[in-house]
Amino acid sequence: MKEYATENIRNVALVSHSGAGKTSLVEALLHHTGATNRVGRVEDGTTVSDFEDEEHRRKISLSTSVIPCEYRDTKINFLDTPGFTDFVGEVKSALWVADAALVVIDAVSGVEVGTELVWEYCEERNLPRFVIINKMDRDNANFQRALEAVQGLSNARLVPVQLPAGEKHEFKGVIGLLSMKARMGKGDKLQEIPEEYAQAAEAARQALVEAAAEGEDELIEKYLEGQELSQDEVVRGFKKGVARGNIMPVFIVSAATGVGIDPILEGVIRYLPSPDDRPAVQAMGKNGAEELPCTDAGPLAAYVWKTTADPFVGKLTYLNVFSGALSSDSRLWNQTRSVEERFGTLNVVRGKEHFPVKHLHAGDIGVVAKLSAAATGDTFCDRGHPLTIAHPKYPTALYTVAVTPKTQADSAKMGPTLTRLCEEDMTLSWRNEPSTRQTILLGMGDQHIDVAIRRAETRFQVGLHVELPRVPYRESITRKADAHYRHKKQTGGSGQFGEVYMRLEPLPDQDFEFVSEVFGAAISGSHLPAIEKGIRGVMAQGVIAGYPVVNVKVAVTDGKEHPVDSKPVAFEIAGREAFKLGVKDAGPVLQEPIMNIRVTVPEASMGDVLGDLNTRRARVQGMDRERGRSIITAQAPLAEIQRYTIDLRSITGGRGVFSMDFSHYENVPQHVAQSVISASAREKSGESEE
Ligand SMILES: Nc1nc2c(ncn2[C@@H]2O[C@H](COP(=O)(O)OP(=O)(O)O)[C@@H](O)[C@H]2O)c(=O)[nH]1
Ligand SMILES: [Mg+2]
Repeated sequence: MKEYATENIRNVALVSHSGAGKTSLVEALLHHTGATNRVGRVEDGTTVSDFEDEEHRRKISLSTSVIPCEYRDTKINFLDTPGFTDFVGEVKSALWVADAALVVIDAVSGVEVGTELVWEYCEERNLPRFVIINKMDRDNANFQRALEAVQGLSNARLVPVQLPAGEKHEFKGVIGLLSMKARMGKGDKLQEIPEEYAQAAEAARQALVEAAAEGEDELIEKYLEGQELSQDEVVRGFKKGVARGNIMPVFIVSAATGVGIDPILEGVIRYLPSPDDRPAVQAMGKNGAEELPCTDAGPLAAYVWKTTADPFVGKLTYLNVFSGALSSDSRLWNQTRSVEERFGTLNVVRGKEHFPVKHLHAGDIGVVAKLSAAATGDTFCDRGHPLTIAHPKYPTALYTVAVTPKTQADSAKMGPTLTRLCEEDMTLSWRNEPSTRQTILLGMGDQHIDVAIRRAETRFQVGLHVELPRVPYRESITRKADAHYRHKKQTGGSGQFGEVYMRLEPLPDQDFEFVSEVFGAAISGSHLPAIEKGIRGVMAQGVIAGYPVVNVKVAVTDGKEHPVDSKPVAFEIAGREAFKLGVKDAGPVLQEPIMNIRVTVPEASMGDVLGDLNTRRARVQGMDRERGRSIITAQAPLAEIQRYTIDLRSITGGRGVFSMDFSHYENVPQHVAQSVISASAREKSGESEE
């Protein structure tokens, strides 16, 4: 594949609800532009875009692939994103480097939750976009209904640039309203509009011309004065409207039959911006924000939007050159990690195929193999002109598992492997949870986690078990209590003696405070650290159920010491035991994490979702209606919603989405606390029997 200059590049993300036909559409586009000589099928695992084994196995896209189509001296880098909501991180990343988007709609199902989600992401980025109504060949395909549903998403004006010539199995061509010509069948040949569509086409063109006129002051004046706009003027106004996001052209296609493919390519080239034609991207420089000119002559800023670890090629780093140009065999400064990295051969890719290039020009997307430090979100630049490009804000994790190694050998490799997987994917993270002593892997859903675990196995040969994580409960107290313990061991050998009086108090805003109120010289100050150490030991271990103790103030009020036998260990034990007694006496409680959730579901599912939330100890805080969907905001204990992504899917038939973040800790109701405490006791006795 040859090198393309900035103005001959388009970076266009395909986004939609899962299954609307993005991958199939890309396949048709490749075939139409002569890049392939047969059209692959998702079902057969033969598409260029879904090339991973895991994608073949599941028959859905799991990650974004870069699929350039070369057409009329332009290279369109299509970014085929996954639609399944577990993989929204991939969509976010792709939209970060795309200059425009194609929102694909299934002509039968219309707008679905996934459509709304990606639409919102496009809005956040203010991306110019086309609406592509696909599957026009299907039974029950309905262009008008789908169009109306999409119009409900947006204040922008959706302007059909085509009318379908036939629907369902009769869908045999498209009538172009800009060209006022028809394209029948798969070909790109223009012909006169068949008589039967002429009138409808005239009427529909009026809407298009009006929208185009609004793209430019001069044109709207002319239009309102009743003058006819020339074809050039219509095109000019239309292009401006699209670039500003006021007009969203609507195309009609069947990826399966290949009808309507050519106009999409034409449209992208004509109406969607090249990288130097979109609003300048900002980067952080030495002296604040800088606008990046998207030209080869600009300061170098190449952003890592994706990394993969491939068992054969090693690590692959996907870059978008926001400014400047990259050359093969060079050294570049990774500003994010403060290291210089050696770039070998630059490549452009088409799915898994690599094509070496000497240069990547401003605005292009390419891949380098075997960079050692680079991770997703990093910026490369000239060391003398440091620049950092921000990464997108990714949604917070919705699904968490505890992972354990399958074997001893897996155990050593577990941490590094999880780190590498998380480096690839900003919506995946891991940590050790001290309160439950588990290794926790967090992601967007069960499928997302499942894919990560399989990758650990197939790419890194590390076997991992997953289980539902324990809830990170905490223990605390609800009232003041006094406690006292005397530790005495003075028979035979060297003796131990320490005696401590203390007062415990709830301390709402702080984890722990330790003070001495010892009067006179009852115990010397040098014993206080030992007492504190004893207490801290218990705080980490827990008293009633094995969870960390928090929000406690301890005041040592009195004590007694022995001139010889009062060693640190004696006071450590006395402090520990006194504290345990104190906690038991101070109205101990379990606290649990409470999460804020926001659930978006079709109105029809509202009752079921609310009923289900009731059984989860959730407190509904608000109900809203937005574009025909119900939005429920609520607070719910983490313990009850650890598997909510799976449950919500089954309650709504996959038509519900939610987001979640941590709110606060709250006391666990008595009956629930009891079962947590007995579970922990059972476990303890189990452990001691072993
Ligand atoms: N009838 C029909 N089926 C299609 C069309 N486009 C895609 N499909 C089918 O819809 C399913 C999902 O397509 P896919 O390309 O994987 O959707 P994606 O999730 O958006 O990438 C597959 O079974 C495709 O064969 C179309 O235009 N017509
Ligand atoms: Mg796909």
